Amino acid sequence: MVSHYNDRLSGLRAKMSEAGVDALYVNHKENIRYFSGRKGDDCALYFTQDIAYIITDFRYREMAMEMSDSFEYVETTGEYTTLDFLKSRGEKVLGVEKDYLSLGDYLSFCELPGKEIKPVSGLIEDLRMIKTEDEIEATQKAAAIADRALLHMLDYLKPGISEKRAAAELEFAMKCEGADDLSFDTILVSGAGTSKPHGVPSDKLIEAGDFVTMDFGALYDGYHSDMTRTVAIGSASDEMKKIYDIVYKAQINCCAKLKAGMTGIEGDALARDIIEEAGYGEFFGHGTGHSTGLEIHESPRLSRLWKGVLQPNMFITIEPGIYLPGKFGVRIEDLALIKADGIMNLCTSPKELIIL
Ligand SMILES: [Mn+2]
Repeated sequence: MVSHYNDRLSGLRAKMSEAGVDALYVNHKENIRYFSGRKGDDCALYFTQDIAYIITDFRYREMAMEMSDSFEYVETTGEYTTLDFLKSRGEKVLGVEKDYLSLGDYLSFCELPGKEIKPVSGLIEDLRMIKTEDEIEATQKAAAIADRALLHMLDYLKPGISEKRAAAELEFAMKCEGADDLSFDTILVSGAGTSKPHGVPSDKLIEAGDFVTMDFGALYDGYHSDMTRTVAIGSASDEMKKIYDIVYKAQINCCAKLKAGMTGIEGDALARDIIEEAGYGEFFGHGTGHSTGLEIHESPRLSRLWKGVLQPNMFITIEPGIYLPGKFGVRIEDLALIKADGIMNLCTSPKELIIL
């Protein structure tokens, strides 16, 4: 059984009542994983106030049977489909995941006689925002792997290496340090390429006088880390130093003052105000942070749009940046755990400007 399964289940059932659904059909992989501990391929979950089912096929029968303390098993075949199972159930209002159910499935669910199909959003995602000890521990391990890989890169980076080669080195280092996989496609860009917040590593060779931005993370036991460092190669111009310093001050101000009880808007402002006051607000076009967990981007967020309140044991990234098109960009990102009176920073890598 997944740790905290019963807490998660009772939390979900309360959310289902609030949302006015008698049953909830879950097909989003990470939401399935949250309750099953398994990857969630080719299966679905069906929750009511009394019972929980896992719906899958013969290939996963044994795996599903091992979860018999958490789920009743429903096996679909060529003759007995998910629709047949849903038809057999008495629940009238069936919640479906608005953000994840395919339009095709939605349309066929709507044909089920005597049922009201109700698209809902965020029921499980809301529960996932607050992390339990085991989730925190897995994320700490993922973040530590990324920190060690960064140290390796500080030795490795030099002029003449292509962005693709350097990205491969960073990914290899994370695997060697114990990552199950990458958190997401590594961003490793240099020179003018750093002005694109989500640039893709290219054949460009890293040159003296370049900034190199590395945005990367490790996956450990299902949990994602995320960090970014921008370093200079050989030297940095006065303008590069100036921009770096503004982003650095914005980042450390947010790290120093962020705590539970703030809204996402207030947290965002801790970094954004400094960048705006320096006159570069228009070059910081993304939110200051997001949470991580079973997915790389989760709520809560630090942004001008996220009105929710930060609570203890939520993760949040703190990643302000300034991007000057055609010139260069700087982003510094840590991953932190929200505490009642501050944050616990999971990233220990240095943040002051490093000139390699
Ligand atoms: Mn991030």
